[in-house]
Amino acid sequence: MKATVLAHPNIALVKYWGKRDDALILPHQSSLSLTLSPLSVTTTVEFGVPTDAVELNGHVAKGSERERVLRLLESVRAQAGDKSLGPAKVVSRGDFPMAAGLASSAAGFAALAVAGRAAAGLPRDTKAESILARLGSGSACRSVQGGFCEWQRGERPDGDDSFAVQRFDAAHWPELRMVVAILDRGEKDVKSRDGMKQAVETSPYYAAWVKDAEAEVPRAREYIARRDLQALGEMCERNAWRMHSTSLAADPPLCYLNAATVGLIHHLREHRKKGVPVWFTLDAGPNPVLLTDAANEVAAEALARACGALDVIRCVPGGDATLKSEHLF
Ligand code: 2P0
Repeated sequence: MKATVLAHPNIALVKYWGKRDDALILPHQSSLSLTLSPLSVTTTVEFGVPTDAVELNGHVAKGSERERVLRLLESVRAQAGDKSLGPAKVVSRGDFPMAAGLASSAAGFAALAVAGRAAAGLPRDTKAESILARLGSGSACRSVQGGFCEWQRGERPDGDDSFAVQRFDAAHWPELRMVVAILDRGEKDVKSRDGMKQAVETSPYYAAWVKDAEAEVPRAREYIARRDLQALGEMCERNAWRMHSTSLAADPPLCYLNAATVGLIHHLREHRKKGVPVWFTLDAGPNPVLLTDAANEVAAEALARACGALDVIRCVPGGDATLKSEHLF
């Protein structure tokens, strides 16, 4: 009745941006991401306790945060076909700064889904775990497995075909590096969930975004298969720019970049002209993530620091969400 799981966050190389179903978290388009090590979230779930209790990073979760966790566990009960599992206690801890702009929710809900099923006595099943994680947060469905994962948008209204599959494991491309440049530690004004909704509802470019992103996924897969850093890097930038262009065209406009973000991007282009293989991607916040290889990660970190990075986190391809024998309580 008790299980603990460690999961890593992921960074999308082809972004997920917009839902066709808000309740089931079904996307308009497929996306593809890389799981990031050494960053991780560890979560312990125990059923059969006296009352529901949720503790996230040392604080008692309240309101919608608590509801999202408990709702996911309700789905675990349904999957287990056993309403007698009783109330649940959840304790979750991340080992990276939440302000990094890396969705800690992705690792958190992936760990919760895998731990929840295990605590309910269900066997490991990456499809069921990915669907469950998706109900907590879309990008979480891509953190159940390591390496390069593709979230297939699916067609079904019940979402049973909308989950992530691993295309390549972490060992496929061990020299790949992602360098997170923390330029701003502040909370963003518009959360991803609200931002993507605004883009879907008001951006005149939204339909073009969907068509283009869907077409990039098989290309990204091909570049990863042949470990082509330049082709993947160029695609990553293109896809990030298109996500942000769609959002800039929303009404009211969404601008996640700040002056330091733009400064770093210009600097990075200069570096590339001088032969340093480094590209960027950017989620719904001001902190770019630089894509490079092991031979150039020190140069990428120096570039980020020269552009005012307050902190830099160097990441490598990460592994699957895994069960741990040591519990958090
Ligand atoms: C992604 N992002 O593919 C994209 C790129 C941000 C920009 O997934 O509403 O926390 O919980 O499904 O997954 C962040 O949004 O949103 C995200 P919900 P989520 O990684």
